[in-house]
Amino acid sequence: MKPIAPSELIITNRGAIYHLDLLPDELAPIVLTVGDPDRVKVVSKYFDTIEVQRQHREFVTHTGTLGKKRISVVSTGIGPDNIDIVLNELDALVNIDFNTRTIKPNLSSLSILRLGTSGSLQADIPVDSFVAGTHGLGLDNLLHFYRLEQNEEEQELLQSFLTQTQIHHSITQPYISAAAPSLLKHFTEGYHQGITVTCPGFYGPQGRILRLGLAAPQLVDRLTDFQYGQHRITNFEMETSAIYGLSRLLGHHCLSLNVIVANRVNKTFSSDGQAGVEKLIVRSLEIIAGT
Ligand code: R1P
Ligand code: URA
Repeated sequence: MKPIAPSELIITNRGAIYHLDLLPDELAPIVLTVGDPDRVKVVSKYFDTIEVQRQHREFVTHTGTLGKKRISVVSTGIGPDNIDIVLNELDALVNIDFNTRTIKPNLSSLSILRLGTSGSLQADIPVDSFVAGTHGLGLDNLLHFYRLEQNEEEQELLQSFLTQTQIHHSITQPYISAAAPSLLKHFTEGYHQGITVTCPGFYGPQGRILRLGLAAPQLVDRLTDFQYGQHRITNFEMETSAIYGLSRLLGHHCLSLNVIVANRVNKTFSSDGQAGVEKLIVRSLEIIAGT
């Protein structure tokens, strides 16, 4: 097998992957991702041990143990473009041999769980509640640069979404990818479940108007109203579809867990978002430790 060139797989003098600045043995098989670099220490303070602490740009990583499990928490920064970097580099750390620069013959699967903040698209999902994303529906374009294959259920959901919202005529070509059922099944009690939409921005792409007019002023209403069988859109944020799509292609198991900080239907915002984030972390770590 031809080695992957230094321009494509960038390894530092320390032997670390370029953006994350991690060595292969500094990453655990369970990876929690958070958007905010300051949230990494809020998660790792609940670990029993912390053996690795690294930072390069917005990518902060702590690796340690939680009970008998080895676990890493990595910040991604904001948006699907950052997820392209984080997911490809996490995968390289486990599935590419850095000495020979070749793909390992036996591939490993990571469990990747996002612990994020999000906006609710349903009146009955209030601020400070938790959502587990059954699917990531992308209004961003990251997965269009790869060959994402959607299964039959995903294709039907997407087709119904296009028919109901007509979004592909005005803004973007959406895509969809499901969460790992093996992870999703543990997050039922205390978590709403539904489709998480990912947007390539916080303002216009999430229908917020400050000074600029919107190309699709009906966006929020159409997302709120979408229904396909038991499925509805619960929330939106800025990373889930990219994590789900790339995890699917790379063979990792993923799940996005979000605390609601804004409710876009009744126009409320959490009075203590930090407390909500902390509660999401505590509850989710309890479940992860017990599985
Ligand atoms: C926007 O404020 C950011 O918050 C949400 C969005 O996805 C976006 O990254 O998630 P995090 O709190 O995990 O960053
Ligand atoms: N993060 C988002 O992307 N949107 C929200 O409304 C809240 C958090």
